Amino acid sequence: MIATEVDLIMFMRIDHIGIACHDLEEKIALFTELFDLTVVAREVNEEQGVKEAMLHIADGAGGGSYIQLLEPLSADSPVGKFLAKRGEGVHHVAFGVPDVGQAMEQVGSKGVRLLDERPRHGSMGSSIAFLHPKDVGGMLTELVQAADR
Ligand code: CMX
Ligand code: CO
Repeated sequence: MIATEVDLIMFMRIDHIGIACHDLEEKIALFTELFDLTVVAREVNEEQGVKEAMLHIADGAGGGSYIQLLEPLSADSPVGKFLAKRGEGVHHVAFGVPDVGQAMEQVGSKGVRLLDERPRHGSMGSSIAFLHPKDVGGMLTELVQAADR
């Protein structure tokens, strides 16, 4: 990304709220019916251990905002373990950042544990990284740099 003054901004918007569920198709039907949302992407992300769908809400600074529905690929994946422990519900909050590497550096320098050493592949071509929930008031936090559009 070209260095501009926008690089100094940490969070630009809420990119998505991740919701853990047992049955993706069932929850897609529920959310589209309840809120009249549209599924804009479906993916299997083996690295994250999830099958997911992105439901578009609005467009904002540097990308859109979404609800991300997540079904685990296995019981020992992050979402599988979460479901076993806490049941269905909000799993993480993802914030849109201009540059995920820079955001990791900035927040890492404040002592927050980064769960990823380097950015990973996220939904719709994005680059993502997670912060440990215990260092962010109990909220699993995802940093998202949207794909160039
Ligand atoms: N939100 C808040 N707290 C959470 C949490 C979550 N989603 N998941 C786990 N925790 C808490 C647990 O409750 C537990 O707390 P206690 O010790 O007080 O019971 C603690 O964190 C450790 O949890 P754990 O069940 O032992 O699980 P792990 O430490 O093995 O893993 C975490 C937890 C956050 C490190 C792991 O889930 C992780 O690396 N997550 C990032 C990747 C991810 O979630 N990918 C799926 C989404 C992909 C996407 O969005 O694209
Ligand atoms: Co997410």
